[in-house]
Amino acid sequence: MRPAPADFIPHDRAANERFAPRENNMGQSITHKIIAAHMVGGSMEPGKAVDLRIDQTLTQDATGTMAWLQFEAMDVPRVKTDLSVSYVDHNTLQMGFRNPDDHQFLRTTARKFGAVFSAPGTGICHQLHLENFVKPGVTLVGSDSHTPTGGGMGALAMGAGGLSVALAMAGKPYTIPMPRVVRVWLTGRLTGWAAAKDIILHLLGRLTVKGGVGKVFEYAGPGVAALTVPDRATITNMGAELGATTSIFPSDETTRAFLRAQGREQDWQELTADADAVYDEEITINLSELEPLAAQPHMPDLVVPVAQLAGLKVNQVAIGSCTNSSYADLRQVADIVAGHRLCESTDTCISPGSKQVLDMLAMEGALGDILLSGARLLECSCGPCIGMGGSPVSAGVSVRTFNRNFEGRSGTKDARVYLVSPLTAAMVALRGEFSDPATWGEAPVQPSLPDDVPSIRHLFVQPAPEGEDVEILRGPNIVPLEKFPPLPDTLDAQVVLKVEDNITTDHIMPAGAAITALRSNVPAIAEHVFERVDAGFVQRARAAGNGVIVARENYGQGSSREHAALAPRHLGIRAVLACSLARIHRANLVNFGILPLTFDNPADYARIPADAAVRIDTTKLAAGGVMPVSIAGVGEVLVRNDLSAQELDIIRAGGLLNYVKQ
Ligand code: MIC
Ligand code: SF4
Repeated sequence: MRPAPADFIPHDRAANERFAPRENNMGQSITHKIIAAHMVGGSMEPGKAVDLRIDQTLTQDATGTMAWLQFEAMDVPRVKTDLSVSYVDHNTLQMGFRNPDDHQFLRTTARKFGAVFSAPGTGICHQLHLENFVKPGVTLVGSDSHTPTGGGMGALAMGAGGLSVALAMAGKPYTIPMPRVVRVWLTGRLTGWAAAKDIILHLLGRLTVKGGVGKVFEYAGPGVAALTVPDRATITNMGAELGATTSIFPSDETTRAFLRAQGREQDWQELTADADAVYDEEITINLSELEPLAAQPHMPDLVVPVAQLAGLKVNQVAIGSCTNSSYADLRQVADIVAGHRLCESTDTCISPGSKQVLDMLAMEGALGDILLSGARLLECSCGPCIGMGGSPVSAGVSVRTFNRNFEGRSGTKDARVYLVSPLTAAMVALRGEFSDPATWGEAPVQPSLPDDVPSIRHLFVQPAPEGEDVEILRGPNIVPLEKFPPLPDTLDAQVVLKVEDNITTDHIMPAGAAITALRSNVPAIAEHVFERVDAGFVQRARAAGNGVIVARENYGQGSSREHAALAPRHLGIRAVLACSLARIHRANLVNFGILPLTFDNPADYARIPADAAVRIDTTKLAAGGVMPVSIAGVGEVLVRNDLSAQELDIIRAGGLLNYVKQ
């Protein structure tokens, strides 16, 4: 018999945060309300550092082993958040001892330190957190860049490096640059084959992958009500691809109905912006005008109408990921393919976002419809999204409902990945090629969530009672943390790599089954840094002793993986000199003692030779200041930093862990 949801004892939950009436005459956005209610230091002036009390955290296995090692090193006996959940969803392939060693370590650290544990196969962290834990008005920090999925529920949910999350679990505030708030005003309603995914693809096409840096996208307007919570979560999830700090929807009757169906209506509260709320920017989207869209290889912002791709043959279709693996997403796919045979030459796979989704599809017979159409069923996990199995054929075209299509991320270097909605993916799977949506006929009706959905909450493993002795089990894949030295007064270093715009963390620290299994072993994973960009990087970095990376705009966009800072630091990288940096990666550089510097004059980028010797007099570094650095053969170049005094101290100490220990 299925255990009743009541058997699940939630972790110490604080009562819902209630939002105090505003004290001045200025109306507040939802973002400002949540920040004001959680602010414990800093300033709410855009761009200034603001320190936030964090209610909930999530970690996933690929970033989590490091985060929990770091938490352990902080000597804090139990997590101090209202709720911390440790998910295993990325490295679920168990080819050899590495991933299972990590899972065992995570199970025992969760039990010891007071976190809920979600075992491999239960589901994808963001989908599970949406269904079971996140609630309107809370602050959530997760060691995964798609943590903003929780914004679909009206939470202020942000991605961060593992060390920042470990600190939040230790009860310390999480600091962000106070974002500018953009109101995205939705009018009209989706029609025909247009889906929630097309809203965020439309925005990406308009604003690009760096259009959201330093901003929160807050959705409002008459178009919001008709979007379900999973629709909203698709949009906030992929707001990460805009480079946004996060995205957020109001909490309304739709939110309440979702929570009621999940058996946790008590977690609901209404949360909307004041009618006279002031925003930094405004964008309007008329949903009635949207059509099915696709992001083309190899960036999520290279968006075109699906109709323009008609005739393009497709080798693989992958449906799932934290962006589009909800019950409604997959139920619609089932409705489209039911009774048909999918194209035989197209390999189609489906990964449900959670066991709840899988269970519902099975109970309704929709799973049978999917399987008997010829699709493959994968585990409830990230899977093909980071090349954890399910790679496409050589030079293949892969159509995915995912959020990232960076070159090589699928595990096949020359594959061409397109990002689409589940509706479009199902039609592509049927026909084996892109076609014009005008030929697709009547679109399926979006199913609503039943009033009462089956709970899987009994599957979450509860922590041991406080004070109980729990042994942490670590197999040989768990390598102890490295201690880095402080920043020297004079940093003599060499440029070891010069790269262009929009370098992703997948370029820096590739994912995939073989490499991601090394996340708990920094010396081993460091051998793969930049391997898909420049095979000589590791050798040059080692030879240089101290290294500098030079880049153009938006360096480090994409994932939150701190290994994209930690592994280069292991190889001796001490500074990144770029035209601009992505938010989470910049924070990760600071956490591991790497100087994030920007050109005062971006034109200087062109003047730096790719192997120049660099001298930085670090005694001249002042928080938020401009200073000259000497570049051999060029002379002095002015560089800027946007570091707070505390961040500068962290870098001087050799990183956040050293700083905290001090
Ligand atoms: C991703 O989608 O790139 C990942 C894999 O989920 C990463 C986290 C990681 O690298 O472990 C992310 O988005 O932060
Ligand atoms: Fe997992 Fe992909 Fe989502 Fe990252 S983007 S959390 S790899 S499903």
